[in-house]
Amino acid sequence: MDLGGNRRGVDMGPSAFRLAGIEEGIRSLGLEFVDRGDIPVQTPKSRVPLDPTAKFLPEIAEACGLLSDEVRKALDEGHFPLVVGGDHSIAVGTVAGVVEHVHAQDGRIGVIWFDAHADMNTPETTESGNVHGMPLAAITGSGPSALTQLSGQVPMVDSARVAMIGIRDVDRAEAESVRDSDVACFTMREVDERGIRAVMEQAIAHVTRGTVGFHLSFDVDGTDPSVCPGVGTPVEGGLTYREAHTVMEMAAASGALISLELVEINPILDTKNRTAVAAKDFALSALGKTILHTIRPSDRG
Ligand code: DIR
Ligand code: MN
Ligand code: MN
Ligand code: MN
Repeated sequence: MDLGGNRRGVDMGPSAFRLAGIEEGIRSLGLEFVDRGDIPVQTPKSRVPLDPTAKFLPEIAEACGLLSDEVRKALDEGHFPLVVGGDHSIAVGTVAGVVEHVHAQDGRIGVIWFDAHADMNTPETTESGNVHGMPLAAITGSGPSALTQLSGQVPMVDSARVAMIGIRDVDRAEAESVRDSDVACFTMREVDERGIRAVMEQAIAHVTRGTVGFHLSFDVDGTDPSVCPGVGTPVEGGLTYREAHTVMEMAAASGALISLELVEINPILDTKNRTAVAAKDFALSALGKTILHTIRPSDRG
């Protein structure tokens, strides 16, 4: 889907990610791989949005509903969902599916939001009208009901069980929402001052307290643009290639990662598919790949 952002082409992210070799990579870890295919997205009748404060909301909400059902089904069948975008608005569908699955067993989840942006806008605060700036608000219960009510539960996730990492570009009114919420916001300043290991330790502790585990939503623009140049809204000063791997390796080692998504890979803005290749390598670290030894799911219990 590319309806949630300004720059076209991010809907080609999944193709680029497949070409980068995710299937071979996952199989090389000794894991089974099933490609469930693409989620159909309605082509809007006009590229002029009906609602300038939440552009293409009906089409986005519909696609998120379909995605949510796929994610829930995958989890119900005992699989680990790896969702690839697409712009970040798809996270509402991914998280709705995880929440439906977990809620059926009376559990709650936490969320780690890896991003340059906070994605906590609502139609009232947005400066762009782009829904990819709103998914975390929707997940934590604020914003259009077409998004907030996608799973049976509002909010889908308690904001006190959400940690953001890599943040360095937040709109003025959006910043107020972040400050007023219980979200743990680890900006780039925390990463610079304390190091990614300390930040991740605290983030994992935060999102696993009283939950059955956490979803990791990885916007590739959280890394530095020199690492992932193929993104629609690049912001200087992001996580390095190695820091991003540390995030993923620590997520894997926690044993509490329930689901993973990688979003905002835009092959049109990329150089020789390196953003998709980097995203694929990050995904493999989150699935247990290490330099000398592979942590198999059975080792994690
Ligand atoms: C901006 C940019 N805060 C907005 N958001 C982006 O449009 O709401 N999110 N790029 O990933
Ligand atoms: Mn549903
Ligand atoms: Mn984002
Ligand atoms: Mn972003």
